[in-house]
Amino acid sequence: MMEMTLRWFGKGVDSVTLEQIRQIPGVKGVITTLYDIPAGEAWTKERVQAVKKEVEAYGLEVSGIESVNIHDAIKIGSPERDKYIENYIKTLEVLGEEGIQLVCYNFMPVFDWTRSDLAKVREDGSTVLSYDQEIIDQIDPDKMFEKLDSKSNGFVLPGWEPERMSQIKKLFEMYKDVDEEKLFENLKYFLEAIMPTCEKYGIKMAIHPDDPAWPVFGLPRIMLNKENILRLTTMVDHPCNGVTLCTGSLGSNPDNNIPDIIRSLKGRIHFAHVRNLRHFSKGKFDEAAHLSSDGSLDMFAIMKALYDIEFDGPVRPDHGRAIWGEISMPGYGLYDRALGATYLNGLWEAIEKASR
Ligand code: DNO
Repeated sequence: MMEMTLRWFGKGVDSVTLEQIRQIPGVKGVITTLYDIPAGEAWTKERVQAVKKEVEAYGLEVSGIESVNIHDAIKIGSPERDKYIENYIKTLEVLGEEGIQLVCYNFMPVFDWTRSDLAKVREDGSTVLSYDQEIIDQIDPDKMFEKLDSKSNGFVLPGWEPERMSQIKKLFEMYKDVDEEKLFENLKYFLEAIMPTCEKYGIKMAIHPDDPAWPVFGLPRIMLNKENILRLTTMVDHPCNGVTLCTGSLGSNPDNNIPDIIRSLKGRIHFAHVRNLRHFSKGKFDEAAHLSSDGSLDMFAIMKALYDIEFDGPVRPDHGRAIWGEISMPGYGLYDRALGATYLNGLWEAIEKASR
């Protein structure tokens, strides 16, 4: 049985409260993080216990962490990586001891998810995140952070921490010898180092696909398609080495057949981000409401594929539109994600009952 969850960035960071989340029908858990801890630092037991206690006080559980971010030294493969891997292992131990067994992370160089617009206005007055490669091609990567930050409603965007972004030039320089093969190699090194700890605590590592699913700003990206994801699962062939099946990220490239990718990953999808988007042409898309008919993805086929492979991990609705005047971190308001959760739960119930 899959478990419906909602991403929650933590008190004081998120505009959405645990009280609101617990009132969404069928949502039993949150996916959270310690937003203020920089990538590379080990998490402490006290902090993890505190957030667990806070969430549990609302009758919810911590269903997983998104994200424990990976320090650039690990992605680059520089000599300090072992120290940062050691810290990562310490974090996993703390999480494991607290019974948290799902960790989402990504392996994208420099930038996490990327958009050209965080609030594109649709005919009905709602706004969505959108991507247009032609616009991105005209932006100096140095300016990318300011561009997004100015439209973030005052929130720190996940993966776009100002401390890191102030060093963009240095970061690009550090990645200059890293190509796709090197990135795969460094990912393998990292995963092999952490697998014994994951196995000990039953922690499932769930890599997030690159968003959008192609290289941006000349930086290599590898978690793009079925072939590369299968390469990841076979190169470290351990059940704890799995993926976050993010339909919006993989779906940014219309060549990715998502139900087919899901079916090829039975047992290795540990977490699912389910959302829709609207394709216009290659390299140009808008995010959409979750409903199939609002975008280009067949949400029924996606949920059916998850059901058929007996997926039983957490699912979360993903980026929503900004509607009903809500001000939130772009993509992460309450209203449209709550509608998404309800819709996905409805699809699941129908699929389940029709399969009996
Ligand atoms: C954006 C998110 C990403 C994701 C990370 C996972 O909205 O999907 O920031 O959480 O890439 O590490």
